[in-house]
Amino acid sequence: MNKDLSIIGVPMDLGQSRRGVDMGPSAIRYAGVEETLEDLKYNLRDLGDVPISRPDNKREIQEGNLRNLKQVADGNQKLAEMVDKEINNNRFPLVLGGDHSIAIGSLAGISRHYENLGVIWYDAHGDLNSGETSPSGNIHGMPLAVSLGIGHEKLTNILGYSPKIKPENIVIVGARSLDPGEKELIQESGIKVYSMHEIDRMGMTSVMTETIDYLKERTDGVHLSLDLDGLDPEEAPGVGTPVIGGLSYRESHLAMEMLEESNLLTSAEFVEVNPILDDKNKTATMAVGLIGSLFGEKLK
Ligand code: 6HN
Ligand code: MN
Ligand code: MN
Ligand code: MN
Repeated sequence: MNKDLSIIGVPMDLGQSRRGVDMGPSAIRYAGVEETLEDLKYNLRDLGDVPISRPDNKREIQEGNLRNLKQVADGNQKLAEMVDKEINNNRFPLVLGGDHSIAIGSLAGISRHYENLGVIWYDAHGDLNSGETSPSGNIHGMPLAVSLGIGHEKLTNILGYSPKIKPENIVIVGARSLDPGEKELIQESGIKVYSMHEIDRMGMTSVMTETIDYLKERTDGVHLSLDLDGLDPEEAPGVGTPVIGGLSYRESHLAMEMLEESNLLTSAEFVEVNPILDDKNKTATMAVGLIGSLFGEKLK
């Protein structure tokens, strides 16, 4: 793993309807992310937070069933530029959210540096909706579709190119809540999905072995997009869209260790930590634990 690491916070809460997830980056910093990475001898730079504007009217759904479209697009544009710059400087971007709509900007900034970027989407959800299929109008349920070039042009065309990724380079891990339009898109596009069903049957070791082998063969860089709601809400309660029956901390910790051993990752983001909904910063602490495992913390 690249030892030069840049942390970018994105206090974005406009991609969904519950307040508090904008405090995610502070909660993760407070839980000790920098100390953890410095102990692991990373050359760390914390670039602070991307400035996010406030909505005109929090409740209003604007253009084409897309809540806060303009502010979400603007924030992601800024994030994309920052991420792009860090990769140009040969630094590994570690993005801290914020709601999952920020994956739009991360992927826009990252993917232009790769012919075949792979993506591991660790999440209870597919985030494959568009304005047409979304039940909520929340853009945090759309970033993966946007990165495939599906959705509003203000989102798909950030940094002036689209699509950012190819469906066959995506692996979703932990899915257990997919909307009808998302299921259709998965079926027709060839996105690989390990739902909770497969994880229960195969075990996390086989799921990650297959994921790593699959991406190693076909990609020239891999981004991890980890939504804390992929974990079970009993263990990670501080998320806006919890779904029961999720991944355990142990399974997730193992997944991170296997990724570290694979040496495949070139960027990562941890999103959807909402300290207002949390229990004593448990979810942010869990995020820091997973970041530690991902970057090589060993238990012995
Ligand atoms: N996330 N599928 C639901 C929607 O509103 O589109 C939930 C999305 C959740 C998004 O957790 O990042
Ligand atoms: Mn998500
Ligand atoms: Mn690309
Ligand atoms: Mn989710």
